[in-house]
Amino acid sequence: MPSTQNNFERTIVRTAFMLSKKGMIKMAYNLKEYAKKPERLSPGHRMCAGCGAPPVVRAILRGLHPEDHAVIGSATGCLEVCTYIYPYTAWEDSFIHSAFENAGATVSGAEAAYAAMKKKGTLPTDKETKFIAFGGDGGTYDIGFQSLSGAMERGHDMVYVCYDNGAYMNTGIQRSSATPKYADTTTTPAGSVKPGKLQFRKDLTMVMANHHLPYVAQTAAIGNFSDITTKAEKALYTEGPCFINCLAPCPRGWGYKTEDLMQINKMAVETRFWPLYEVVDGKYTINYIPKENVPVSEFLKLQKRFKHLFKPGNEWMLEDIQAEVDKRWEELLHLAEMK
Ligand SMILES: Cc1ncc(C[n+]2csc(CCOP(=O)(O)OP(=O)(O)O)c2C)c(N)n1
Ligand code: SF4
Ligand SMILES: [Mg+2]
Repeated sequence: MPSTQNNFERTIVRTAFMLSKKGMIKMAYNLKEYAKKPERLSPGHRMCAGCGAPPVVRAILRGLHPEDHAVIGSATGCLEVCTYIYPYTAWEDSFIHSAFENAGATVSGAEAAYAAMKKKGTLPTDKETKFIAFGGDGGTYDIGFQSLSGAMERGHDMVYVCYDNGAYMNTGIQRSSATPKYADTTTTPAGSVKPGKLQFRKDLTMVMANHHLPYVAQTAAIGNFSDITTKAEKALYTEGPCFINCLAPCPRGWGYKTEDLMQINKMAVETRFWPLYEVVDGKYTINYIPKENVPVSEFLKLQKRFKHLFKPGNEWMLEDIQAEVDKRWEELLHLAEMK
């Protein structure tokens, strides 16, 4: 796919081809068709206004073909707590509330059970069921990492989707290994003693790419949503274990106004803080190359958790973050054989 030059924000119809174990699959993204697809995460869930997670989940679920059923599991976290308050559910598909640390194992178990029942003849074999695990960054980068890594290594036919809001939001904004350096969180308060979190964020997408999976992608809900939905469809209809990492800003933890969600998503990508790329059978493709070199400060200045970086005398923190963003972008260019 000649994707490096794509400007998905202007592209309404996009066609993608990919090779799976089942052969060549043709996929099309069409905004009008996308809008007509039934909602599989219904309105009325209780996530905060301006939360980045619901658009991510809806876009991922729109990657499902309407005739297919899904078994979805979510690790404990904001998404699970706010969408599944017994006896209510916002999920149109089958839903399992998994513990915080084992969404990968839970969903891989469901996938294995369906396969066994189909073999025994207790489930019809002509119906397609897809298996999706959702986890926050805490539940994925940290506490659920062994469970995710194990499920992927065992080769289950499932998709693990991390919605990354960069902290343990549901329990009060504690830092995780996905939290960016210098972010002000409740466990890394920025003040006269420390300048916020002291470490750079773990690059989980790269870690998962090194599991040598058939499909790994990093995406965000921006523009006309073609990037995220196309990647979801690819992951869902590629046989084997697939992983998608989605940026999911949080107005409470990041400190932005409800209406700024889309701008924040956009600036994360434009500044190369959150590059859009995919790895298909080991081949890296960057899906969007920003036209201009926008400094990362344009993304950071929109968020209260970084407000101390803009105080006189703290320019070194901005320089430190910019250097890391540049370094990781260069590495990605090399992996995509663009340098
Ligand atoms: C074993 C265990 N430890 C701690 C908790 C408490 N807990 C519930 S949700 C959560 C934070 C989840 O963070 P993340 O996965 O990033 O999802 P978010 O809330 O940010 O969406 C924590 C610490 C728990 N449920 N189980
Ligand atoms: S606290 Fe943050 S992640 Fe949780 S529902 Fe609210 S905006 Fe979303
Ligand atoms: Mg989180």
